[in-house]
Amino acid sequence: MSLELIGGPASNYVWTCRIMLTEKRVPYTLTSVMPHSPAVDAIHPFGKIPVMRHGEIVLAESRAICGYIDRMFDGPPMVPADPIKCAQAEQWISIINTAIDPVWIRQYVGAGYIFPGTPDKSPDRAAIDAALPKMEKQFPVMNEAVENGYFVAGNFSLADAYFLPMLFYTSKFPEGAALVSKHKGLKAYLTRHMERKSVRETMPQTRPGTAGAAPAAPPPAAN
Ligand SMILES: N[C@@H](CCC(=O)N[C@@H](CS)C(=O)NCC(=O)O)C(=O)O
Repeated sequence: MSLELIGGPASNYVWTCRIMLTEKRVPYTLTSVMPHSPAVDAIHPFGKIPVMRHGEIVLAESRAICGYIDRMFDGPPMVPADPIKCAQAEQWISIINTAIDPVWIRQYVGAGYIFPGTPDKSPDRAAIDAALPKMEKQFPVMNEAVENGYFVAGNFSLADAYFLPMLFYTSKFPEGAALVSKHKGLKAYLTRHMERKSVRETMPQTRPGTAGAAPAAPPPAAN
């Protein structure tokens, strides 16, 4: 019974799930479709990607999908079993999803550069300039988090699988690149983990905002 992950690989949340699947060495197929496609709308009440099918089980929301994969399959735990360490990892996963994604990805990368509201589709300076003061406050927090190893589950956790795609995309645009360069902990963290097998093998080959061709599921990772 093979697991089907549904959603375009350029989505940072699809990427997180693919890192998770690769770390756990779970074979899967990727059905590359945009949000609000029929296959997605059939599962997610608001048409967001990723969604997942595994036999009779259908799930929406990356955190639910990653929790299912972590508990259902063998392989290294991506969230610790220890209650305190688990709570600490969840705290960072929540911060990343509720504070970092809305500003760095939705506002700065998304509204600023990938889906600008400008008539000629040039970068939306208003969206970028509105995001930057918030990012300037958030970068030192995340720099300290990675420098002090706050993401806790061994040396690579679900928190990293969430944060890396966000940091990677942010670093691809000028102000984000400048912020990464200024924060040595984040710069070293990005360089180190982009070399990780599960991250490198699942790196999107398509631009955000496109579904792209469905890449073959990678072979099991051995780190
Ligand atoms: N909370 C959701 C967020 C997923 C999400 O925002 N996905 C984006 C693509 S990266 C999406 O589907 N956007 C379309 C929309 O919001 O309508 C999760 O963790 O899965």
